[in-house]
Amino acid sequence: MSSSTSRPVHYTGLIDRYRDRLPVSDTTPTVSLNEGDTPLIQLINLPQQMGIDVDIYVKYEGLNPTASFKDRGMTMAVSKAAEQGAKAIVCASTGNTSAAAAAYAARAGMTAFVLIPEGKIPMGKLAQAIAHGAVVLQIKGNFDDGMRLVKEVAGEAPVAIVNSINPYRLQGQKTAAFEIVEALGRAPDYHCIPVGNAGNISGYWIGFSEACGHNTASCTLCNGQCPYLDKPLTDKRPVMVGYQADGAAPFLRDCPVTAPETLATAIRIGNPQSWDLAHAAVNESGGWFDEVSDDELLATQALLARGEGVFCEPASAVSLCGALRDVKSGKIPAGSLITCTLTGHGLKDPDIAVRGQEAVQTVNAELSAVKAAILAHI
Ligand code: AN7
Repeated sequence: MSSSTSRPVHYTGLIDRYRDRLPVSDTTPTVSLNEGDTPLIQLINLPQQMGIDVDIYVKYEGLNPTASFKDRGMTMAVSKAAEQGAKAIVCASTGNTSAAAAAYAARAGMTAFVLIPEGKIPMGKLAQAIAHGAVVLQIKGNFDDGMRLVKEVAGEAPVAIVNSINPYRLQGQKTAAFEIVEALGRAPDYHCIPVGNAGNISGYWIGFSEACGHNTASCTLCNGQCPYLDKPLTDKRPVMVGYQADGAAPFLRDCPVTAPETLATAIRIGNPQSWDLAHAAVNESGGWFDEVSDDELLATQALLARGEGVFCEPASAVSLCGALRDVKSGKIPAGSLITCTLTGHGLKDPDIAVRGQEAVQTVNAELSAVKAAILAHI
């Protein structure tokens, strides 16, 4: 093989991959679990079954090291915390941020303190935080209460906040947009994404903007330095569409929601911290926010798992759910190239996946019983 291949043989994570586009220096310690470089999978069965004429790809972020997109932001936030000498990190979380914080803290030899809403964290995510040795503080309140407490406690104790109000988080998360543009050789026409605390939609907008050489106000750290300013990857940005669960949809209500409720617990958030950045992404791109019901998002999760072999968690299905509805209504026109972020893996929340399913049959350990059971389905 030629020595001029652009990628190292051993992929070592997004900081190494995009070093010149991130606010790191040669002296920044890299705390990585080889996150990023996730598959962009074209849906082949669903569009055909539904008779819709669009190219839809899903960015399967569930294949990151802790099985969600949070790893992209966490490698940056923890590396910068290490550079600044932090010994401990803290976050509020609906589950995935706590899993990523716990893992990256373990990698860095730091202590992670995670504040989670009591009884509202799926088993997979709780297991991760415990397995990686985080100090888990279950609070008698929701994510928004936890977020407020994290901001308060960071002023009183030596802990670095690694929620997405930490700007390094969005810098890491923007790299998913770079990967999409590289994989497609162009920007998509529409990018559809679930919105909870609104960090990810803001990170993607920074990434798509930098990829085409735009210098956005939201890109505070790379202003004027990003190599894409001179050598854009593409000449356009996608329309950004943010979808929420209808019981936790502050962007649709145009104000915080005090008691958010949805089975998609990852996005059970009423007071998004990146409110202005997310509005800017949608407004500058000519996009919109919309909401889907729990029944709709669960149906889409099942449709994708059964129809394409891709298993995402309930909150992740919100993006595809909204996109398919907007394609059917014509709001997203025929012929469009659409990308949807699938933010987390379905195994994060196994209880939801098996809920109400009668897919498991018990049969006698005899050939006749097994044969009869098989033939009943053919
Ligand atoms: C699977 O873990 O906020 O709009 O504390 O886990 O950037 O908040 C999770 C968010 C979408 C929403 N999908 O992203 C947390 C947390 C999944 C998520 C979102 C989350 P943002």
